[in-house]
Amino acid sequence: MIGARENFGVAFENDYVEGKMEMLAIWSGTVYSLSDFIGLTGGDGPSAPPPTDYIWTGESGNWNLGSPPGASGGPFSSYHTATFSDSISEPATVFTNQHVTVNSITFNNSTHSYGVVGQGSVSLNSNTDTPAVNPSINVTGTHEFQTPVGLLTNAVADIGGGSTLTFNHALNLNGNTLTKTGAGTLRINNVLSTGGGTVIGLEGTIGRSGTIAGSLENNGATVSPGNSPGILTVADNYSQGGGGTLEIEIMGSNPGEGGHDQLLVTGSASLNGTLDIQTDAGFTPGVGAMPGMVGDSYVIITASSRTGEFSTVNGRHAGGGKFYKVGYNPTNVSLGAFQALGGDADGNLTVDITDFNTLAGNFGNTGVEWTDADFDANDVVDITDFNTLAGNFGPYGGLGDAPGQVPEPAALVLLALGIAGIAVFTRRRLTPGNRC
Ligand SMILES: [Ca+2]
Ligand SMILES: [Ca+2]
Ligand SMILES: [Ca+2]
Repeated sequence: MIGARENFGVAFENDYVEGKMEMLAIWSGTVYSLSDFIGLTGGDGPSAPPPTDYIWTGESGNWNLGSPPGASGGPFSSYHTATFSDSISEPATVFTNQHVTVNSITFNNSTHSYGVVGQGSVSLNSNTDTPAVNPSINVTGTHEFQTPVGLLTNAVADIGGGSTLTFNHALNLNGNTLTKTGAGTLRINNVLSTGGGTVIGLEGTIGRSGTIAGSLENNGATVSPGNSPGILTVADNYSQGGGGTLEIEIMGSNPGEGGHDQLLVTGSASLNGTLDIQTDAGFTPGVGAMPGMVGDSYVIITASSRTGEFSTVNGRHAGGGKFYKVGYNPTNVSLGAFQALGGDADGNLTVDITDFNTLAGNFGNTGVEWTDADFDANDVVDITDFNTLAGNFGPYGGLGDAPGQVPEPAALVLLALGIAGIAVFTRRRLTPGNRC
């Protein structure tokens, strides 16, 4: 006789499950159910308390089947954990038409996807242990909720590298905090959720085109609006710390699908950290009529108020000397596209010693682009590029002095030295005796 609290093992046709009877339920909507084995809880031993760990063992099926007799469902209390792992041999849906509450959910199948669907909802709650165990969602693989998910207390979503968890229906924070950990991706596609609260991004990616029902604190994650370009809405405030990144794709003029990414913040936006601009390979931003003059402008953040600036901006160069200028305005952040003047390798609207140093460092190199000082796009940094730079030395573009103005004396001396150095360098390259 197996006692109710003894270790035990159960062999199925293809599976073997072991554990303690007080801790484990075999849970399946289709093939097996605990009721098939419930005789184990009778007999001589003490009757087992309700199982706490429910491990899904079927293919697609009903969340609420496979429960102990007399109970109302599968995992259904804040003492219960639900594990969806390796029982499925193809993508599977587990449906619930009832509202269920559990303490934690684990998806652990990197080959096949689980979708939790149905007319019900899934809530996460802490138990009443001391200390209470807060709920969590732990994800390996690609899985999604098509039911609303609600937090009844603070929770953690830990999504491993290469893994994705998608909320395709509402994510109701109900005033609580969802902390995103792990290198994987959290996708929020929901259209409506309520109650406020905060999503805290510590790692990985948070994105898609839904609405975060409360605030978003991006302390170490990458916030990536849209499915490709799209708009991610933050219903309350957005704050980005020094370790956070905002990833913005540009492939068209308008915010949203087919255009460019946008973070639409209803409350305030507090900025720091990194802005990562990604221009689509097939897209060329429209620039102004003169070098340095802004043409097309892309509003990438809107907010009721904006404070702070990004400390690092990557991807300002969109190819061919076309750059974005980041405009920090009271209620938005925009990218204004302009054509840089020849010689302005770093697109900071002045041709100066920094650009010269870039040119000198790349002189003679091939496989180069504008930001390497190849201003005529002939794939080599040579004397023609140097002459362009020298001719435009100084600020430009109506945003400073006119191009070609006389540079500062100190810069002139450095330029002259640089020219001499380049000349010597070039002669040496052409002298056979120096080839060693
Ligand atoms: Ca995007
Ligand atoms: Ca420059
Ligand atoms: Ca060149």
